[in-house]
Amino acid sequence: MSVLHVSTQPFEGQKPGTSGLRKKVTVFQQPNYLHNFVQSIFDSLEGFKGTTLVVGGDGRYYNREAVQIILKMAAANGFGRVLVGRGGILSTPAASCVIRKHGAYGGIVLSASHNPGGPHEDFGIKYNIGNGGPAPEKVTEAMFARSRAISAYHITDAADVDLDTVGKRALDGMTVEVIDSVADYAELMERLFDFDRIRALLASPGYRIAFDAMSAVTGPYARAILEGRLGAPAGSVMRADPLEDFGGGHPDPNLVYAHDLVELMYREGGPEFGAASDGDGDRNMILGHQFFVTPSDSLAVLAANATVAPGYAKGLAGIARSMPTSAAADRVAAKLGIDCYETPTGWKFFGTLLDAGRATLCGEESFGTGSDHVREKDGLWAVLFWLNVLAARRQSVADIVREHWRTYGRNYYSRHDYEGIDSAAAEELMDTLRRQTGTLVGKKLGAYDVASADDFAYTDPVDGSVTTKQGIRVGFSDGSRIVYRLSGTGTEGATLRVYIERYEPDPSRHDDDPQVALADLITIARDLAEIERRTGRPKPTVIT
Ligand code: VG1
Ligand code: CO
Repeated sequence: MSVLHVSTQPFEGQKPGTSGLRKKVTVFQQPNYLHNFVQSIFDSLEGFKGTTLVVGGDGRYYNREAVQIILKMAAANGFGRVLVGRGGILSTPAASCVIRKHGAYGGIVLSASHNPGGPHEDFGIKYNIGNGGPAPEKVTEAMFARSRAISAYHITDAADVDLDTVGKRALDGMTVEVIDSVADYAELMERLFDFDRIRALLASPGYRIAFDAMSAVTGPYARAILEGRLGAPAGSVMRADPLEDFGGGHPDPNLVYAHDLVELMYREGGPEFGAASDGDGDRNMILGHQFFVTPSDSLAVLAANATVAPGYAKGLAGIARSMPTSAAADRVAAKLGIDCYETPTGWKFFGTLLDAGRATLCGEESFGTGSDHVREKDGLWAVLFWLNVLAARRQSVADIVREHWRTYGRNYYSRHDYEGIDSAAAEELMDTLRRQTGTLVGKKLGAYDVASADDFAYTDPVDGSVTTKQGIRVGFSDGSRIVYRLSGTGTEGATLRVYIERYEPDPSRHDDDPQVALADLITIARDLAEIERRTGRPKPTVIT
């Protein structure tokens, strides 16, 4: 065995987006493409010789090949040990958990999350730092800069490592330790939540739950915890076996892509509680019987009820939400007398607040919720948190949410996505809006008075780093809001996201369909940005 120093040339566009580098599998399969990016990661890090790296992914097509390449490059670059999930599998939150628990230097997570998988679909890679969370922007920028100047990478010519049996093996002076993908994570969940109480709830007569793993990474975790440790009947976890192409589906837990689950939950006599998670297990969708919980509301409800869970019995230090997420959580924070932070989109912006002990719960409107237990959003964690709340309150999901609205008011909320539009047209649309922000305040749009308009910029309150151009916000005098931003996770063209929110304090008006309750604002949002004229799209691709 020997280390090879292979000369290479930079590839264009190895720039990490909202959550790592995501490209088509065929792009990653080009000779040296993955190698270049992995070497760019290692070249941007310091002092890792002899330390531990964690490696795992969501099991999508190309996961196994990528793991082998990364192991051989980690050995050649001087890591002392790599912890890798069996079969190369670790959900994103489990990877975060393993990095923290074993004091690793960092980790490489292979996933394109909710994007489809397969030979012609998407693959992704991202680096997480020692706190278990996504690398902050200054680190990802250093990696991108390195990728543009790279001239060689280092790799051992050793044979492939057996990834399918738990245990230690040697790889050219480095130790590869294949670990059970679920064990560390399940043990952490058991410490945070009242498993006895949840077990009792699940054992009550006629109580049924359904969890849709969408043929993605959460299946083994959900089976081990929900069916194994908590006693839910076998079959409660649907689509539980991870597939390289997610069964041809779109592993995105929303009302559109988890339609079988939704159909089951809306059927007469359907389960009391339903949930789904995404490709890499960090997102969650929560459903009650014939009831959908908006992710923004889910964060607010969990925050308001957090102390029922043993891991949060002491209360919350603060709440953080991404800017486009509704202000429902802000109302809970105000009532609890704790701070609420508004950050740019992407979990990497929560890390400093969690590390500093300023926030305990975090959430994003994009079906992401999490806490200081790891440094990623965590789908199954949210499901267990909900089950703990249900077990403590013994009310239906719908009753809990409706009661929440009566107490705090309802933030009607919806996101409209225009996927795969022309990139130049999308940039132009955003630039035009950006120019308008200076002149919008004081204008009337429909029945709404514009009270504020800006391009969101964020100064991290912990480390002072500044991030600009994070979305155009138009605020109205009654607190309603429209936000526009372009996705940073897609791999084809551009995706425009439009986020619409309106606060309704009156409980007699809490039962409307959000699309109806927000209809005027939706029209304003379309007209203001001239979406149809600029993109050719009369309506959104996905509404959540
Ligand atoms: C989307 C979501 C964002 C989330 C990100 C990664 O980003 O909007 O809230 O953090 O995906 O989630 P964007 O830039 O496409 O809007 V995941 O589950 O894809 O890792
Ligand atoms: Co994800």
